[in-house]
Amino acid sequence: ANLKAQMFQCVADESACKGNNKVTVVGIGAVGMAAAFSILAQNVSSEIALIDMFENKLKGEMMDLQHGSNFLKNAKITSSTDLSISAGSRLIIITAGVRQKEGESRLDLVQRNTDVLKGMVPKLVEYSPDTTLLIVSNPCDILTYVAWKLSGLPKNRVIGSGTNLDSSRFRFLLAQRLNVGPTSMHGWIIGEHGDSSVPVWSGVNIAGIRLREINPQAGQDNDPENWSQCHKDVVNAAYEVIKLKGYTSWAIGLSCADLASAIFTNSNTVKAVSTLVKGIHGIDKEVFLSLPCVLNSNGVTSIVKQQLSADELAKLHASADLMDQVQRGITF
Ligand code: 6V0
Repeated sequence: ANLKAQMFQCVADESACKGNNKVTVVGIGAVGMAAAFSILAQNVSSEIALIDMFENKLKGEMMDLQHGSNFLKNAKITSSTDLSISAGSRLIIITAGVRQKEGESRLDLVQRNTDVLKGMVPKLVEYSPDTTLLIVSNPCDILTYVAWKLSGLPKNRVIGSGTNLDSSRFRFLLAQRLNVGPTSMHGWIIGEHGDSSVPVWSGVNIAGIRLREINPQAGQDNDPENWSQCHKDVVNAAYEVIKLKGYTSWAIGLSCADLASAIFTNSNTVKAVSTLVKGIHGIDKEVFLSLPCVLNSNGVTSIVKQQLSADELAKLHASADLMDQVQRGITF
C-alpha cells in the first residue's frame, strides 16, 4: 500500500465531492487573470477552472496561482484548452477575444469577438446547463445579447459586466473631489459600457443629500464647477489606461469578483449590469444595457426602475438605438 493508503482510511467516495460555486474563466489574458485572482484572493469561490487556447500560458498561469494556494483558502484550480474542464460551473466568465488597441473603440471589436463566442457558448452551456454567463469581452452589451441568443439560457442568467465598472470609476472620481471613501459616494452609470454611457446625475448623493439639491447644474454643461468632467473622465478612462499601460485589468477583475460574490451569496445586491432592457423605460428594442439590477443566485431577478430625468431617458434611448443598429450589422 502506498503512503496515502497507509495514512488514510477512506470512508466515502472522494470523487462525489463537488463544491457548488465553481467558476470558469474563459480567456486568461489581462482581464481573465485579474478576475481569477480577485475571486481567489477574496475567497469568492472554492473551485476555479481556467480556459484559453494557449496551452503553455494557461499551464503557467494555473501553476503560478496554485503555488499561492497556501496563502489562499484551498480553492481547487484547474485549467485546460478543452471546454469540458468547465463542466458543472455555476458561473462562467467570458473574457476571451480581442481587446482594443490604442484609439480603437469597443464597438470596433464586434464581429471578431462575436465569432469567438460562436465557437464556445453553445458548448459551454452543454457542459453547464445550470450556469449563469457573465460576459466581459467587448463590446460587452452587444456580446451579452449574442451570448444570450447562442446559449438558449433564460435572460436572467446571461449578464454583462456592463457599467458596474463605469459606476465604480464614477464613484471614485466623485469621491476624490469630495474627499470621502468611494463606497460612501452613491452614483450610477447606466446604458452602454462604452462611449454612450449615461450618468444618472439626478440621483448622485452622499448620505441622501443629492448634489443637485445644492448645485442644480451639477453634471450639466453650464455648471461652473464642471462636475460633468467626472463622467467625461469615466468615458475616457479605458482609453487613458490603455494608452498608459496597454490594457485595463485590475478594476474589471475586481468588478467580476464583486458580481460573482453577489451571485454565489444570493445577496440580492443591486449592481449595474447589462441585462435585456426591452420593455423598461419605454425601450422597445431587443438590446442589453446596464441598469441597476437585483443580483442573486438566479442571476438578475429584478430591475430597479430609477426615476430618470428627460435628458437621462433620452440618452438611454440613444444607447439602445446604437446597440440595435450595431446588432443588425453582425452575423452569428
Ligand atoms: P487579452 O490579454 O488579449 O486576453 C484575451 C485572451 O483571450 C487571450 O489569452 C486569448 O488567447 C484568449 N482567447 C481568444 N480567443 C479565444 C478562444 N476562441 N478560446 C479561448 N481563448 C481565447 O485581452 P484582455 O484580457 O485585455 O481583454 C479581454 C476582453 O475583455 C477584450 O475584449 C476587452 O476589450 C474586454 N474588456 C472588457 C472590459 C469590461 O468592462 N467589460 C474591461 C476591460 C477589457
